[in-house]
Amino acid sequence: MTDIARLSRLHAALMTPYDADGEISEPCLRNLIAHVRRQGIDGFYVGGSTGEALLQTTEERLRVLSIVAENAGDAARIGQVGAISTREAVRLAKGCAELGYDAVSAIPPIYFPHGKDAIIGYYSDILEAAGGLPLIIYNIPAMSGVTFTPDDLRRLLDMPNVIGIKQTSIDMYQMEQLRRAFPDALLLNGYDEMLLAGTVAGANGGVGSTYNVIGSNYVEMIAALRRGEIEAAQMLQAKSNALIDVLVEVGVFPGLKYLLYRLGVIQTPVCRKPLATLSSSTSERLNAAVAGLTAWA
Ligand code: MN9
Repeated sequence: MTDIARLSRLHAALMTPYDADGEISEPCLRNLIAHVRRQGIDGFYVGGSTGEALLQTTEERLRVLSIVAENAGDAARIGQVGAISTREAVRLAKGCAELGYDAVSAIPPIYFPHGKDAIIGYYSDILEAAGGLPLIIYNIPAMSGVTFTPDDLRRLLDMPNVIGIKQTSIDMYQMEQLRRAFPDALLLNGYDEMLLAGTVAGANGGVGSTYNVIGSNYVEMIAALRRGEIEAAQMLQAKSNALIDVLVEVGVFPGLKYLLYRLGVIQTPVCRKPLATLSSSTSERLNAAVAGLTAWA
């Protein structure tokens, strides 16, 4: 199977559970991996925004990558290695190669307003360190502050081993334009609330934070779409979005952690500061959602 065929699926943007002291909890991470797989999700996107990777040290990020490598069975694994410094991104890319990841992915270098040539240089250093693994560009202008023009994306996709883009934007015109410009590329839809629209516009897979909790809903939705049952697919998207509306209100990552905690998958709802940690007193609407979720399962 080509890399693109293997990676054209739904990948959970895996969360990182912590213990009460705020250290990475390996037992909870293993539980979460099993929970995600039980829902029919067979791909993991490790160390992204949802994994709180940018709030972790490089050693911690390598540890999470390695726990997933050991516990994900035959699921696909993509390691997000982007960092503010090329040096750290390169260490992480080497780690993914050693751990047998299927691919690496990377946000552009953040904070400093680098020119496009410096950004291309950063990606080529990552490619070199990744020892032949394919690379998926992580396009998330709203959070990275870097906007790639169509020409920038073409330059990136022309680099050997750059196989696609994780496209985190609600602009569906752009998704369609990408598909038209790069008919053979891997295009992973990045906003769960738009997975149905993104797939129709040309994405051949998705990466999502809410797949950690309601993954089976998206599996069913894509299956309905493939069968041509558009109304059923729309209803499933609407069901997800009713929960996402609440999550956006309380904070997506703290909200998802809280749900996993209430479902008994992880031991604490702790997120790393400055992210908030939710408790039952801070989230009445989420408590109502928990009851609904147990009914979904
Ligand atoms: O990786 C996630 N992206 C971000 C995917 O959080 C930036 C999404 O799954 C969102 O969390 C989700 C809610 O907006 O679509």
